[in-house]
Amino acid sequence: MSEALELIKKELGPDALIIESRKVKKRGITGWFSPPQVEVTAVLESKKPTTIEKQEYSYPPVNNQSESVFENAAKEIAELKGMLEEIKKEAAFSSVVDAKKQSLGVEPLATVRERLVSTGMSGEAADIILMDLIQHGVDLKSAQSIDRGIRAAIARLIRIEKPNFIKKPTLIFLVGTTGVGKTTTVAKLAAKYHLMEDYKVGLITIDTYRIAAVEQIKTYAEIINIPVEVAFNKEDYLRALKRFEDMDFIFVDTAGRSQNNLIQVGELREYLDAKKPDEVHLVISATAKLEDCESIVSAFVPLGVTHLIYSKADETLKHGSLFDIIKITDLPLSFISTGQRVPEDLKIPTVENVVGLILEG
Ligand SMILES: Nc1nc2c(ncn2[C@@H]2O[C@H](COP(=O)(O)OP(=O)(O)OP(=O)(O)O)[C@@H](O)[C@H]2O)c(=O)[nH]1
Ligand SMILES: [Mg+2]
Repeated sequence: MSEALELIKKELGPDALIIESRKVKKRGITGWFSPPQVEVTAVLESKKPTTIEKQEYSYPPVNNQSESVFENAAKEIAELKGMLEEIKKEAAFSSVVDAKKQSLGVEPLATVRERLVSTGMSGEAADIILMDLIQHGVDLKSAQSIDRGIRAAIARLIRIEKPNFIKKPTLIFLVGTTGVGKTTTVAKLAAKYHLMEDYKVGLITIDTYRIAAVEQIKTYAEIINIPVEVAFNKEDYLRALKRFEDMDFIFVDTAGRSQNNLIQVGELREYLDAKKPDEVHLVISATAKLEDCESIVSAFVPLGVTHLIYSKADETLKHGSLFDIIKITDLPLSFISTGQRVPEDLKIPTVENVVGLILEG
């Protein structure tokens, strides 16, 4: 600096005014290795600016060895610069994503999908809901409208329908895999329609494989005070139907069938063909795994299933798979069984109930 001032004084005279002084580096890669320089800007009274550059140190002596050191260092610096560029790009990308999120004011749709899948429904089922949401022009800029949109979409995509009193007698079968709650649900339905709604109800069981099964339904019929018939074959079944001609509802309890044993499932068909029921309700347990639900549905639906009963809803916390079951079958849901108590633990759901159950459990 003192040398620079010396030069200014020499060139511009003692009245020169210093208006700026700063440390500068030589441009380019070579600048990284050069000693710092001082740039001083001074003016005369004529206000004509003059720039004087003064190099404080000369370059170190150049020889072969220092040249290769220089090249290596230059390479490393180039690499570092490349890395820096990458980091900058990444930072720029994530800030674009952040800005996008902020401008939308909501989580991206992928997060909404994750949220749906976390209820226990499949990714495909979540996509059906998201597609419906988009098709209905839901405002994706507001978390609240997405939330409302999801509820509305599910409500549009499911159906609720309780058994219809079609004619006298209305014949209703309950079918499903073993232990899902068919007999208990038959008893609940009988109690509901007979004790609470004063319909004339008769029960038929075609589950004669286990003595306990026959005793179980007879006990329920006794408590509810309604008649029950046990059918060991098609002829018994037709006779029982004749006896119950004057009933409003006839509920038929069937033996549990494994979805993997199509011969067993087929045995049911004999009865269904002998006298076609008005409705066939497939009982599916909330504890069934999603992949099993698919095989259950494909084994039973060809029997002419008209409704779904979702049982043992009290035994799990997640009910997203209920949406899958409804979508795979495209059938209405008639009842939800929420426990062992007859008849209290049978719910006739509303659409809102089911939407809440699927989303919140
Ligand atoms: N937690 C719970 N248990 C239930 C429910 N429904 C039935 N159960 C119980 O599940 C067990 C089996 O019920 P059942 O009605 O005999 O089932 P099922 O489908 O007739 O069985 P199978 O005739 O053997 O195929 C019994 O202990 C019932 O009390 C329910 O909604 N929740
Ligand atoms: Mg049973």
